Amino acid sequence: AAPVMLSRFRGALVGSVLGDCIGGEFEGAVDVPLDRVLQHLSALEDETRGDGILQYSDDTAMMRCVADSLLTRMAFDERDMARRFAKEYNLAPGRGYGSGVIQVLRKLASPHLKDVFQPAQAQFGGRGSFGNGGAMRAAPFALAFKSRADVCRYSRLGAMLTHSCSLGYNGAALQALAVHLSLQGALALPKEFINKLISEMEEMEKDETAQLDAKALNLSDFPYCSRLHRVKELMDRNSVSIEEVISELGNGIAALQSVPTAIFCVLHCLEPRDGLPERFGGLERTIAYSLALGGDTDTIACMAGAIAGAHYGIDSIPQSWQKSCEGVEEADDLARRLYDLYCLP
Ligand code: 8NA
Ligand code: MG
Ligand code: MG
Repeated sequence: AAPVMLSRFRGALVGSVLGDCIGGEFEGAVDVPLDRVLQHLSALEDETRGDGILQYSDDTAMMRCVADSLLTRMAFDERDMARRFAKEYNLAPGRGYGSGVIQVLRKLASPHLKDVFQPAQAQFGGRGSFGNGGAMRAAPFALAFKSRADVCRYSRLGAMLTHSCSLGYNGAALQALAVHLSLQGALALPKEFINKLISEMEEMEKDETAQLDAKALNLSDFPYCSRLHRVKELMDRNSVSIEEVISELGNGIAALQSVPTAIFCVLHCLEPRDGLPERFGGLERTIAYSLALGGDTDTIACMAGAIAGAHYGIDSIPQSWQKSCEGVEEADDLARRLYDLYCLP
C-alpha cells in the first residue's frame, strides 16, 4: 500500500499549490462565469501560451514554512515555525497576505519576542483573527502526524501563531482533519466522511472559548457544525446552484466562510457535473468548481485542492497544470520527505 499512500501525500501538497496558483486569477471576483474558468484552465494546456507560469501566494508561502519546520524539527516547534513565517514574509512581502496578519508577521521577526503566540492575541482589539490564513496552510499537519488527536492539536497550535480567534484555529483543524481523513481513503464513503468531521467539530466547539467567541460574533453555538450540516443537506440535493452554495456556505476570507465551502467543493465533485468537461478527473473538477464560486478563490481552491489531491493522488493531476504553476516541484519534494518522516517507526 506504500505507493498509494505516497501518491496521496504528493497529491495533497501539489493539489494545494495548484489551487492557490490557478485560483489566484479570480481572487476577490464577485461573479465568475464558468466559461471564464474553463478558458483559464484550457490556457494551462497550451504550451505556446506566452504569459509565463502562475505564481503562488501567501497560502503556499506559509504552507511551505509549516512543512519545512515540521521536517527540520521532526515535531511541532512553535518558535521555529514562527521564525520561518517572519523570515518568509520579510523575503517576499508581496505574496498577497491578509491586511491584518502583516502586523503579526512583523512582530514575529523580533529577536526579543518572548511569547510567539502573543502578537496574534493582540489582533483585532484582542479578539484575534478569524481569517482563513491558519486553514490555508494546514495540510502539512495531516502529513506529519498519524493520530487524529495530534493532527487536531498541532494544526490548532500552528494556526494560533497568527490566528487566535477560535473560528480561525478551529477552521485550521477542520481543514487538517479533512486532509487526514482523505489520506486514509475516507472519501470513498462521503456520508461517513462528513459525519466524522461533524462529530470531531462537536467536540472542538463544546469548548468554552469557542462558545464565547461564537456569541461575541453573533453566530450560532456550534458554527462549524452547523455549516457542515448544511454541507450534508446540499450533498443530498439533486441540483445545487452556485448562488445557493455561496449563500449557504460562503466564499469569503473568514475561515467559517471558506473551509466548509472547500470541503463541499470536494464532495460535490466526486461525481461528474453538468457544465464541467467529461474528460476532467475529480481533482480537475474540484479546482474548476472552486474557482466558479468566486470570492477567495485562491484559498478555497488551495484547501479543496489539498483534500482532493489526498484522495485522487498525484497521478490524477495533469502534467500541463503542474508545469504551469510555481512551486510544484518544491511541494512534491516536501510531500515525499513528510512521507518518509511519517513512515518512521
Ligand atoms: P488576516 O488575519 O489579516 O485576516 C483577513 C481579514 O479578515 C482581515 O484583514 C480582516 O479584514 C478580517 N478579519 C479577521 N479577523 C477579524 C476580526 N476578529 N474582526 C474583524 N475583521 C477580521 O489574514 P489571513 O491570513 O487570515 O488572510 C487570509 C486571506 O487573505 C487569504 O485568502 C489570502 O489569500 C489573503 N488575501 C485574500 C484576498 C481576497 O480578496 N480574498 C486578497 C488578498 C489577500
Ligand atoms: Mg493567497
Ligand atoms: Mg486568498
